[in-house]
Amino acid sequence: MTVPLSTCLQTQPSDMRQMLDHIASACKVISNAVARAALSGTQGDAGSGNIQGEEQKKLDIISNDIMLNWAGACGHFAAMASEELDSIVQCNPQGRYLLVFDPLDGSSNVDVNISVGSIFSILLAPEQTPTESDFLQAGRQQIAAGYALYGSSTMLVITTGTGVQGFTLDREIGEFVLTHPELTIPNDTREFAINASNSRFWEAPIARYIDECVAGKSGPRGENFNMRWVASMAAEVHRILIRGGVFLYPKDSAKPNGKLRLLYEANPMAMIVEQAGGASSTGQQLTLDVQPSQLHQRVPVMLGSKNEVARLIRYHE
Ligand code: P6P
Repeated sequence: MTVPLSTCLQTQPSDMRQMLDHIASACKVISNAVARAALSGTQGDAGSGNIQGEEQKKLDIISNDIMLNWAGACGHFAAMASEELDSIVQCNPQGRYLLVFDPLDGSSNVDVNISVGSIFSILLAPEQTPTESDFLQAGRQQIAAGYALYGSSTMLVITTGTGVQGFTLDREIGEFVLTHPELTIPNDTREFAINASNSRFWEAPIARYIDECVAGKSGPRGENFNMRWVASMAAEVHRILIRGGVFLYPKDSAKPNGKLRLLYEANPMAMIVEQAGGASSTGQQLTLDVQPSQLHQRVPVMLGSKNEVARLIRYHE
């Protein structure tokens, strides 16, 4: 039976239903913008940088504007924050929620036709006008999280705290349709994802873990492992949700806090992964327990199949 997103959202309170419906619409528009980039001359660099000091793609800015406008139209967000914006944006003073997002994660892939995604997190807003400090909530306080994946198909994966649901965009009817109900991560895996070009910077626990995986059957794990690296977190997390795996972007001697941003990459993905029966850690603590201190702070990430994350945590003890 074909179940559209709108039907699945009927069990949600009206404000949550409207927020997720508007975010889904934003993701449809971003999907079209990504698919048509080469045809509409919107590939390539924008000639500007973000607060992270990263070169912005034209589509980073286009996707950011789409999310701000389409999600903002639901009227429930008091303020928003984005990877592409230096500071927060005030929205509806009557809004009771905050939205924080990465509008086009992995955008360095967009010009070479490799999957990219949008990642979002919904938090409760304060009674008074939000300030940046109101966004600095631990990941456990998220009330919803999700990502869109613009790949061979466009998918939307969301959680509101009671499991993880996956929807595929049916372009013939313009609806996201439930195709992956109750996504669950296998507890064990023989597949890891890490940018191995950073191996000379790795700390001992990470080097030990990867060396043991690469040693294969004759090594201490007694199994052969496979490696993947897409350089697009949404694609890596999606693969792990479907078939298991572990994704690592650790801190190292070159990146003392890792690379990924806590509020709009690590936290939403950690909520999804935990809701799907997996785990997410910085190596020192569970991702969702980290108390943020800055809007764009970075955090080490190791997430996925819970028995592998548990092993990584043991190696960090
Ligand atoms: P590297 C994309 O820029 C991103 O934030 C994640 O989506 C991805 O997992 C990671 O960085 C890729 O980093 O160092 O391999 O380019």
